[in-house]
Amino acid sequence: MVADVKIADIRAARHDRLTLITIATDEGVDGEIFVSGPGVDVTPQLLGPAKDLLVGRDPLDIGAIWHTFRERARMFDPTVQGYVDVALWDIAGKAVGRPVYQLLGGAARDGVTIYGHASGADIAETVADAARFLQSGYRAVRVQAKVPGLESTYGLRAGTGLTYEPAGGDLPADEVWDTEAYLDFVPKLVAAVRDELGYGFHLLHDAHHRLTPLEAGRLGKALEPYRMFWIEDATPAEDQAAFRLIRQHTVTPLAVGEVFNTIWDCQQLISERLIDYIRTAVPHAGGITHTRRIFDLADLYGVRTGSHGPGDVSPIGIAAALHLDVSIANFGIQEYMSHLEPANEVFTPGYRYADGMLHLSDEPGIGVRFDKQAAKRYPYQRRYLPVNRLRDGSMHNW
Ligand code: GCO
Ligand code: MG
Repeated sequence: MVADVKIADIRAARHDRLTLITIATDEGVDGEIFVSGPGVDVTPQLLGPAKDLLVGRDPLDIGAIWHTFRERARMFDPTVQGYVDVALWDIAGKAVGRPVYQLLGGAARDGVTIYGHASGADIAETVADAARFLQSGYRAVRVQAKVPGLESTYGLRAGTGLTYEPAGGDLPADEVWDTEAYLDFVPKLVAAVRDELGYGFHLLHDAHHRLTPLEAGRLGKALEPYRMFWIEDATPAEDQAAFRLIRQHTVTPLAVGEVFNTIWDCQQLISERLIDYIRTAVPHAGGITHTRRIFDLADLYGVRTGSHGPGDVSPIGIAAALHLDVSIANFGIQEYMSHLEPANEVFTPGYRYADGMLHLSDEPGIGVRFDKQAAKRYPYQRRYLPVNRLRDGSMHNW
């Protein structure tokens, strides 16, 4: 079965707001991954040079292919490398009839503990929403709420399900941001959640890159009595040295990394122990091959993992993260925003929720089935994330 397989083609097809990439082999075993990201179209980049680099190669040569792409990184969207890598692991698992985590060393835990996204228009609504997650067995919940005086705030869910979707219009919408109002409000929100729901679960919050290091220090200090699991993206992630300042002011744990593409983006954060959780996402950070290197580096410094898992990472990308989560030593937690309908009509995810955890099936490869016929009912739709402006119209990180 494994002998002499060659990559025959690489194809891209757009569905809803995602692009499906298929790496086809001459033995009929295909690898699949979805390119996520509102408004992102990698088709031209992929079908040109990527095809040249892949066709005719042994798909199980995953490490060498990763390096071939790395050497030519300037030609590609950096995430293309990650998508190709996940599709190759999918092929590798299918070729030997094993789920990918078994090729990564096997299961190191029973399942993958996830955190859900609670939100609300005010404190009472958010507390009730968090309670709903706890009632359905979640052991970890992120809380975001509308900041009083602002029309909208990052992280608010519309509708009644357990999923929310931050991308909206077909062009980025303007949102108004006010740091002082936010800093005044969040400690009250967190205090109310602990007062009402207690300390028997992990509590998380995402500041979404909006604070300065000193503001982040202030927030971290204010939240210390409530024993947060983490504050995420306290300051813009690219400035690694800024985290030294935050660390000087608070012992609230810090998480960062959902916007990183490589191990070098997190090198200083990890090696100086400036963070507690690294949030790189498998499809965005060089695939399983490269993300595993990041997580191994983190392990050396006592940093645990907390992979990004929003609705704009497809079920294939989430499953790829789960294979890694279940097999590594320093797993911390996995984000799980779940997916908006009609995702369940199009994907059979190959993982199931039980008891606050996701459990992988033993399907070969990544284990997600994708129904191409069903997907045809959902043509591509452009959707962009918003941008932030301060009250005087200045642009600010969203
Ligand atoms: C998270 C993220 C997301 C992103 C989204 C952007 O913590 O899950 O911050 O909500 O904003 O993935 O596309
Ligand atoms: Mg985030």
